[in-house]
Amino acid sequence: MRYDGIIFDLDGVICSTDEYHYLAWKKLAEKLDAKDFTRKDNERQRGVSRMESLEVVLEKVDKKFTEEEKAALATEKNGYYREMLAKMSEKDLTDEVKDTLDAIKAAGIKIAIGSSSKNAKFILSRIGLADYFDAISDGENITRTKPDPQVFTMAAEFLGLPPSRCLVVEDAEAGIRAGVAGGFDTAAIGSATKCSFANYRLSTFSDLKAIVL
Ligand code: B16
Ligand code: MG
Repeated sequence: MRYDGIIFDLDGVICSTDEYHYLAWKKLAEKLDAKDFTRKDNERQRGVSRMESLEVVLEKVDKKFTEEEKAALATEKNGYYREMLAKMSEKDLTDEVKDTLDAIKAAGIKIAIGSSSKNAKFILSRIGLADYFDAISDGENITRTKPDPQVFTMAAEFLGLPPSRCLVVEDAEAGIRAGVAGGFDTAAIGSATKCSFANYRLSTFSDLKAIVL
């Protein structure tokens, strides 16, 4: 087998919660009268922490905020985001993603989540994958977010595998950078496909089968 383990980012890879992040930040930006918060701005929020994502919005607001106020704004955005997550169900997991994951698992390859999100386990439970992965490394067990490799090195440790035997699948440039920094091979999907330094580019999730099976 080319890889013994695959580590999947969550938002924008397993499910389309990246869109909900965008909509929740947009709602906060509008409340703060931010100047023209766009999808291009949102690209810089992919994979990085909640507080770093907030700074992308605050760059567009003509006001200074204390650390306490910033924490309250991040909590407010998370509230909008959680409202959207609460409406998710197994229907938000596509057949293509589920069938591909099933085929990888059936081949005896270990699978893990490597997500910066503190909402990862909630999302997995909404889409019916609460107990599906062999390991979950997420915003709850890390001290540094992507592009730092910590979330992936911990996922590999949880799987009992060295990074050299694992492939990281990511939709964010910060995530591809994190994978490379950790000594992993990387597969880019969605907006990360513009990264020239990813080992593979996926046009669609099921392309993974030709790479790893
Ligand atoms: P939360 P991923 C990342 O998830 C998102 O891409 C990023 O936009 C977000 O700021 C980060 O999680 C933290 O998420 O606010 O839910 O804790 O792509 O690494 O799965
Ligand atoms: Mg992502």
